[in-house]
Amino acid sequence: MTILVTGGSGFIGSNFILYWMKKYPADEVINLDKLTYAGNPENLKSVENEKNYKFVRGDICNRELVDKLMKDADIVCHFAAESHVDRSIKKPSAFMETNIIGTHVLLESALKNKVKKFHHISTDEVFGSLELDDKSKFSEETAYNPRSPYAASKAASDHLVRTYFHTYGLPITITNCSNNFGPFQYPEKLIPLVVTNLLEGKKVPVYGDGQNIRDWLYVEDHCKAIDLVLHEGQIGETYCVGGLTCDMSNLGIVKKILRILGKDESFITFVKDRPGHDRKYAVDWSKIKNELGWEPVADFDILLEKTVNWYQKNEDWWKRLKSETFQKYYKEQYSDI
Ligand code: NAD
Ligand code: TDX
Repeated sequence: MTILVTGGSGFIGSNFILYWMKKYPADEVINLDKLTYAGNPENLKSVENEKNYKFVRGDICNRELVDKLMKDADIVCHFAAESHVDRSIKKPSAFMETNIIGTHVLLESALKNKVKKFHHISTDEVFGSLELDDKSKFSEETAYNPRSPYAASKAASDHLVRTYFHTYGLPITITNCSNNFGPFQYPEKLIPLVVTNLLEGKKVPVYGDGQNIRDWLYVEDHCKAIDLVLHEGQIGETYCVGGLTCDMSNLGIVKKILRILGKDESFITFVKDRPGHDRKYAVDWSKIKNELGWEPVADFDILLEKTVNWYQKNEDWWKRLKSETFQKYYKEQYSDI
């Protein structure tokens, strides 16, 4: 079987390719990635010379290229996206291009080439924001209410994917997952930014009052959920995927990382809040548990420490990423520290 993975050189995509090639060594994997600032071929160094792995540098908006690759694909696993909320606030256009137009190009081509399955990776951010004291959770029934350009572009892509099922019968599935963490995450996102800043002896920026809550999932658990949905998910269905953290604030996470690295709280700097900052996410993953038997396997604290250790051991990997271009972004984004 041949699986076409889009965005396979990014954080979750590369973890997924490594997971898939280990578990299904007989499958052919094609990775279509534009290698934006977030795409990094180094993540896949361990498989780049394997006969059943093929890397193609290209844009999912390029119809001709997508059509050519789609001809060989049995299934598509679509990760490629602009993924950082802060960048979407500063420059939304690329998010509309890749996340909406790019997804549409893939859908048209998948239909034309009669792929057996099209799996779309999405986010819990499409559901909007909960209040801190709200005990409810996002589920497959929750109405969409995106509040950032990133979330709106992902919401639009989800709608397009469903449209291709209802209107044209394309065999699709969707997962809406909460915040991932683990190896190979670009150091613009909260956990790798905090860890790498501390390893460099720098302060860590916390937006607003630090009380915002996210639902955290280890990236390998996300890969397992996608694997299950690809193999056993019902065509046309959406599955929400989330973690085991219960109301864990950003400040709480930063303090855990400080403890793991033996640093005190003087490294915390409160900075101006993200515009439209979603207050809380919480995901009800009972559908995928009840129907497919998926659940996250391990404890957040253990996995957080494992992740911190990975960044400690892989300094070369993240130091290269925190280069001049990153410093320019950092200065603009965090002008008050
Ligand atoms: P990432 O930013 O680390 O990686 C994105 C990858 O897509 C990069 O390799 C980049 O080069 C590639 N890409 C971007 N534009 C492209 C284009 N036009 N054509 C081809 N390739 C392109 O993102 P991530 O965190 O790995 O997220 C992957 C997917 O999972 C995204 O769809 C995101 O919305 C979704 N998601 C992420 C999280 C999370 O916590 N990171 C949670 C839920 C869902
Ligand atoms: O410097 C920071 N300080 C800070 O307080 C950064 C970068 C973030 N934060 C806060 C904002 C959020 O409340 O930490 C929380 C997590 O921020 P991000 O790591 O930027 O993730 P988030 O905005 O929640 O979105 C992530 O999860 C859902 C991914 O980037 C998305 O791609 C995914 O869909």
